[in-house]
Amino acid sequence: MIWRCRDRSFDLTQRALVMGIVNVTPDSFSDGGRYAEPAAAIARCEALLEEGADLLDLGGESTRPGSAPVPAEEQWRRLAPVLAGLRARRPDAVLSVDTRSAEVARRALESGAQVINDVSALADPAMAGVVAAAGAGLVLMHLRGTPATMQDDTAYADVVAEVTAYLRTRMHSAVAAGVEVTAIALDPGIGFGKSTEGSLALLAHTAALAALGRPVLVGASRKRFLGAITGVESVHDRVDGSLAAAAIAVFEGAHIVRVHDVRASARVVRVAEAARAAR
Ligand code: HH2
Repeated sequence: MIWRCRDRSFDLTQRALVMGIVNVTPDSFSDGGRYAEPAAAIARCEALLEEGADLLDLGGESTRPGSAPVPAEEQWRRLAPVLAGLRARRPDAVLSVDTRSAEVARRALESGAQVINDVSALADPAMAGVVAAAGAGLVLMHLRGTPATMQDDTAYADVVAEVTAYLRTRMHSAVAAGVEVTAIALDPGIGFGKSTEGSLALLAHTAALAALGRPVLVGASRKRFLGAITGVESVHDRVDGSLAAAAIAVFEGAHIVRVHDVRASARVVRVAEAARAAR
């Protein structure tokens, strides 16, 4: 299973990737405000690379439940100095940018990002063209509605079948717009318009999404369903639940985990992929 992201190409057959999260925002649900200043964000990125992150996901817009969209100009004002600083300090780092805006994606790719992580799966009609022109990697995630409304209705007849069918369609749209199929990764969108049961079903059935033949990215880190299961209110105390979710995802066939706690996740992922190989 090859994932092509501009000048980088990952063989994900044996080894899963750890994507470290850095939110350059004042209001993200877990790290909001901590890395809003460029110097703090760059230091965090370098720390996550030292901890073993294979790539970093930089976001200038929170997409937590109930959040409002952040204009492209403001996203870019947040991201630009971090991308430029990181490129200068860590030219080898693989950088993903978490945005629903084709304009932000275009500027990020000009600044050397290799991946666009689009939680809206091409809601911006210009997104696929921008990604295709750069030959960048593209993460397509399932989200019902928008972050503002997504938790209003979390009922599905069959969440795994619906999410899989949706992502198959979005993948075909991306390819029709010129994105190489080998550049695409798929993400069930844990917590995005999902109940606790829905998030659990998607985690447990990661293999159903992997059957579409593209790398699967799972982002469960510190999310609310983990708190609901364990009774842990504090987002920062959800590390062990997050590690369990990462292990399950990889054992069930995920190729990339998106996490806040990189060092521990990297170890857990090594064990889960070894167990998967032994199955
Ligand atoms: N989750 C979040 C943001 N972006 N992208 C993908 N592909 N998959 C995810 O599960 C995912 C994502 C939410 O987490 P976080 O970035 O920590 O918070 P916020 O959206 O509040 O910035």
